[in-house]
Amino acid sequence: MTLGGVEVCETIIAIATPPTQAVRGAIRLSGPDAIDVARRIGIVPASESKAHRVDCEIDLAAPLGKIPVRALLWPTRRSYTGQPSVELHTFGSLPILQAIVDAATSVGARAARPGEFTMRAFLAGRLDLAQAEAVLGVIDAETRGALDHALRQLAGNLSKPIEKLRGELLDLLADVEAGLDFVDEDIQFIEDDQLTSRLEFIANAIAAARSQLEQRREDKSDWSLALRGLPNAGKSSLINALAGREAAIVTEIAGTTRDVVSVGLELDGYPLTIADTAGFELVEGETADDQIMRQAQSHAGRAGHDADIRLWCVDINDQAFASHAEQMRSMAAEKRRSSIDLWIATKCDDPAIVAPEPWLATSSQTGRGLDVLKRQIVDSIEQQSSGDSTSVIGTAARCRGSLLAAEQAIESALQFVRGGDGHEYVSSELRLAASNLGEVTGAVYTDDILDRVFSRFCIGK
Ligand SMILES: Nc1nc2c(ncn2[C@@H]2O[C@H](COP(=O)(O)OP(=O)(O)OP(=O)(O)O)[C@@H](O)[C@H]2O)c(=O)[nH]1
Ligand SMILES: [Mg+2]
Repeated sequence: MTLGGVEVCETIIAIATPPTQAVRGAIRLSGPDAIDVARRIGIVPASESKAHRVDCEIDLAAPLGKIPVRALLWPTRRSYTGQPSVELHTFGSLPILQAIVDAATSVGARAARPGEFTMRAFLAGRLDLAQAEAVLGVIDAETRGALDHALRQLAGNLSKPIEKLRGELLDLLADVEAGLDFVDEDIQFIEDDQLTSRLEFIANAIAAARSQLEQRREDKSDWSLALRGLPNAGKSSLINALAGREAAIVTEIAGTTRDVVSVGLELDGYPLTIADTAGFELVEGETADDQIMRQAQSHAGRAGHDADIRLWCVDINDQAFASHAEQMRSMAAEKRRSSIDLWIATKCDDPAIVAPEPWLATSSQTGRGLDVLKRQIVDSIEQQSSGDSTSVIGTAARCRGSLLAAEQAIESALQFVRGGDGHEYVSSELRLAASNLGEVTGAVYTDDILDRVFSRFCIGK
């Protein structure tokens, strides 16, 4: 059985769920004999022509015995890997999953290598190379930024424009090569100035794509922070202290801040926006003031939700510090996204006051702890920006290299055209450029690239 011209005749199997304590576990099988292997371990398919589901029991050696299993069967090529495939779902117990894998390998399946399923999906044309790397990105994305990026890439954000440029380049190549066949008759399919302008257009587009990749890290320049906490926690005082000016109104009246007040700031070269928000309050009444406060709560909630970093503030002098601190921690956990949370004990004017871990003792009045806070903010930013999963960084590096090579090839094609050299030289440069662009999406792939991409996967993906 071949996939994308590559012989893929073995049936592979692996546990597809992470090796952690989970309620459900899954096993994946793919290959020409996937259905047969399933049958040999006791799963009786209901149909040989359609994808379907079977609930059954697998009899494993003692002491495990009969285990209920739900099998999803794709008996034809219409599966993720483009081959007959089976997914087995059962308890998330490693010994059970491993016993099923062992049973299958004893009747003809082979343990999959890392990334082998995704590699087959790629060979089957289900994914292009940038998307395959994005799968890897999704698997190990730890931060929101990395996940967004991996998902965008999966949706073809990178691949589509490059594929389009490659198509234009191939059209151009066809015109140039058609001319080569008629070179004796002096027929030209494309005029030199037209060739030049189309090449320049493509070169510019590639350069733009490359600089877009290069700027990815700087792109994330607008770091957003939000101050959250109970009324009177000292949030507005803190934003003023950080900004070095009276940006927000401060009073001893609880509930002073209503509108979100944003202040732009630069820390260690990172431009950021800090939002001061209304303190948490449960608003139940219907007076005009309640209605304003209810809106203030929803604005505050949104600012907190959208922020990359949230600064949770609790007044250390409050009798109820411990319970307020706990309340903030559980609110943060409840509204948990991949943003970073920092914990700030406010009004620690007295240097003798110690804040319990992980709370940072600060005072807007004396300036205590503000430098440490700024350091924590910068560290968080750096942690998030390097949070691009290695796969995403890997894709970016691989693609930049290919784009640069394509740009250089087009540049030398342009020089051949300008120098009045034969179109043979032009065409060979264009071929090179098209193949470089093809590397980005995997339309052209070499074993070396495949190895580099797929060796970074984990087994079962
Ligand atoms: N001693 C001392 N008082 C502070 C400090 N920070 C704030 N305060 C006082 O605490 C009170 C409330 O401060 P704000 O900054 O308005 O508090 P807030 O969290 O913005 O309050 P809301 O806007 O009502 O949610 C004011 O009287 C401040 O002067 C501090 O570091 N030390
Ligand atoms: Mg305030």
